[in-house]
Formats: sequence, C-alpha cells, structure tokens
Amino acid sequence: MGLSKLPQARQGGVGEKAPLPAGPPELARPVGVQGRARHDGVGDPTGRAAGRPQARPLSVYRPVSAELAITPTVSVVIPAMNEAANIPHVFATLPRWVNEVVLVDGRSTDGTVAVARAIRPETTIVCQPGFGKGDALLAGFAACRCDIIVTIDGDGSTDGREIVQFVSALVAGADFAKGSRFASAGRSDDITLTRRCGNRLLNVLVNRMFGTHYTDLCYGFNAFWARYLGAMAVDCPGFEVETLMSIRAAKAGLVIQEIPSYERPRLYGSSNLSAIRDGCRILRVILREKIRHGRCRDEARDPISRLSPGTSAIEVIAGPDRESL
Ligand SMILES: Nc1nc2c(ncn2[C@@H]2O[C@H](COP(=O)(O)OP(=O)(O)OP(=O)(O)O)[C@@H](O)[C@H]2O)c(=O)[nH]1
Ligand SMILES: [Mg+2]
Repeated sequence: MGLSKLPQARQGGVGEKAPLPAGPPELARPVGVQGRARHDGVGDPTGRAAGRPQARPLSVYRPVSAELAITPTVSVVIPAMNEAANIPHVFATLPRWVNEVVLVDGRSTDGTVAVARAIRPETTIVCQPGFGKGDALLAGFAACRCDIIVTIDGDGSTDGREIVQFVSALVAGADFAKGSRFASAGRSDDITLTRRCGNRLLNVLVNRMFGTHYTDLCYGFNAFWARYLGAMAVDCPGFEVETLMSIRAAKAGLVIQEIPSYERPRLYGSSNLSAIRDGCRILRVILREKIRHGRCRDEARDPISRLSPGTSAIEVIAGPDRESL
C-alpha cells in the first residue's frame, strides 16, 4: 500500500457546520462522558452545579465496523449525470452510518433525481451550476455539513461498502484517503489498456514532480477531512479534478494514505470520459500546478466562494431542512 508521509498541514477549515443527525437511532447510543470536566459551573442554568465538575454532553456511539466506532460525521458526495439505472445499486451499498448523502445532478434527463429521491428521500440534491465532474464535486462539497467527505461515482463501478476503510484511515490519522485500483489488493475490471497506460504515465510524472508515491491519480473514490477543503481549493471543471486534489493535498503537506479499491465495470450507460481529451486536461493541470510554486494553503481559504462570485453558490433543490440540521 502506498503511503506518503508528509508534514502535517496547518490549513484551516471551511467554517462552523450545523449539527447533523447521528445516523439511525439504534446506532446513536450515548456511551460515556467525553472530554475534560469543567469546574466553573458554566452551562448550568440552575447554578446548582457551581463548584462541582460539569461534564460535556455525552458523545454518540457510532459503530462503523465490528472493531471501530467513530465520532466524526460523514458526508458522501455522488456526482451523477444520467445515472438513473445505477443510482439504486450505488445507494444500496452505502453504509447505514453515513450521515448525509449529497447527489450532484448534472442536468440529467433520465430521471436520476427522481430515482434518488424515491429511494432515499433524505438525500440532499444539488443542481450543479456549471458543467463537468469537477464543477459537480465542488458544488457537492459546498453542500456538505459533515466532518468527513467521501466522493464516490454514481455509475455503480465503486462499492460503498469500502467507505469504512477510507473512514478508518482518516480517524487513524490520515488527512486524505486516496482510493487506488493499483495499490496492494486494488483492482479494476473497468479500465482499458490505453487508460491504464495513460494513468501510469501521469502517476510517474506527478510522483517525480511532486515527490509523491501515488499509484492511481485518476480515481473518483476518495475521502478527506472537510477542514482541508481550503487546502485543496478545487477550481477545475472536469475529470482532472481528482489529480488536482491529489497534487494540492501533497503540496499542502497533508498525510496521504492510499486505500486499495476494486472498480467493476459501470453497470448501465456509457462513460463520459474521453481518454485523449481528458488526458490532455490532466496533463495541463499537472504542469500548471508545477509552475505555480505557491503552496495551496495560502490560497482559496474559502473555496466555496469560487463557485459563482457574488451570487449564491449552489442550488440545493431537495434535502433535509437545512436550518434544522
Ligand atoms: N453531475 C455530474 N456528474 C458527472 C459529470 N461527468 C461525469 N459525472 C459523473 O461522474 C462519475 C464518473 O463518471 P464516468 O463517466 O463514469 O467516468 P469514469 O468513471 O472516469 O470513466 P469510466 O471508467 O469509463 O466509467 C459518474 O457518476 C458520472 O455520472 C458531470 O458533468 N456532472
Ligand atoms: Mg465510471
């Protein structure tokens, strides 16, 4: 498994998030007092506890596997353009402990949004403002309210049951969990020979230029702490987005952990990716990032404002009452 040990980033986050539901009620059992006790009586409206230790609210017990329970909340962002036939399969693999699912629709004409809402009414549906997968992810990130953000494709090629491995890596200390079809037990039954070779070349290039150890730059299954959105400062519209995020994560000094992943062929429909066109776009992004010496932590501390300067950033067309969460 490739592991890039880089200095810890100091980059700040994306601001305060509103509280989220803690997942299914049966998973939300308080188990004990967390944090240090207060001795000042603050927070006790009766004043009766003044002078006595005051505990913080109980934390929530959220098991994500037989061996692990976590406190951070998890958003899953799914870019989807005409994936109505695939969305039921994608949703079916999502773990029950995921707090928020954000589906970013790319002006689908096949009823993708209706299918998503019918199967999972609490899904947050975002209408992307522009075009392309990068644009869709940025709009999805802007809608996320959780501590951890996971990105997964909507074509059924990736398995949501692997999310636990990404989240485990993050809670164990990684800043950015990068899915890889070519690390350790990872595999792809989807990628063509041409694209496999192109991907390998791009990996070699990036690893040489930025001192990284990536094995799979162009893969859509990734996870990171939301507080590092500013460090990655996504500002590209297309399929080059994963490469850009990977380079910027490295430039920002994030701790990067690759997670082996299995990619199956997309279930229905056809790919939106063009090997030549998108390969060139990825190459351009790599060169641009090399020329730009500045570290990303100094820029775009508010990446969401890049969406549509001066206007409302995203259009959330359905989802839970955002004020109440
Ligand atoms: N919202 C939105 N989603 C997109 C856009 N382009 C691609 N997607 C989604 O991004 C995911 C990945 O796109 P794919 O077309 O499967 O591309 P790929 O996985 O890189 O290539 P294949 O391996 O050939 O499938 C899918 O869920 C697409 O529906 C877009 O412009 N807008
Ligand atoms: Mg695909």
